[in-house]
Amino acid sequence: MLFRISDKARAGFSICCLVGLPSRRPRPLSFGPCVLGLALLTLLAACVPATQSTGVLLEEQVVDGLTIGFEAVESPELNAAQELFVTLSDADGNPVENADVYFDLTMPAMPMGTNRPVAEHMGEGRYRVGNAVFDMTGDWEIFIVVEHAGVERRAMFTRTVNE
Ligand SMILES: [Cu+2]
Repeated sequence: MLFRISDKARAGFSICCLVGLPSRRPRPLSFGPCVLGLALLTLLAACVPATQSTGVLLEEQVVDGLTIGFEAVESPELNAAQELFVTLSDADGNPVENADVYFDLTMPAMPMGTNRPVAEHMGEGRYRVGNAVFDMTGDWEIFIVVEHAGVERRAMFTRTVNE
């Protein structure tokens, strides 16, 4: 499953663009259209950052009956602490609490040093790392390792770090 949370923002932007295109020019000295224009400008200004911000991708994999959700920005920033989220639920859709969860961040193109940030349980089957660091541009493999009830499961997701 793949959701693009940023799609909403993009849709918002297109709607703003449509609204921002007046069907006819407002009369220059009329107060009403002027206020309307200001409102539209404000709307446009509010919408512009949506196209610049990096979208958050939410993906899911089912491994051995355990649904592993991964949530992180589409293009992690180079050499900056990044937030990565994991959501765990069982076959009945119930949150899986108190699992041991860590990430194993590697690059397929070359051997990298060990980079295994450990996630903290936030409650309700949600786990978080706040300080993952991607120290090179390019394609990364993000393994999520989950240990729960004596069983280890892994899921792999990918992200690309741009310059
Ligand atoms: Cu590398």
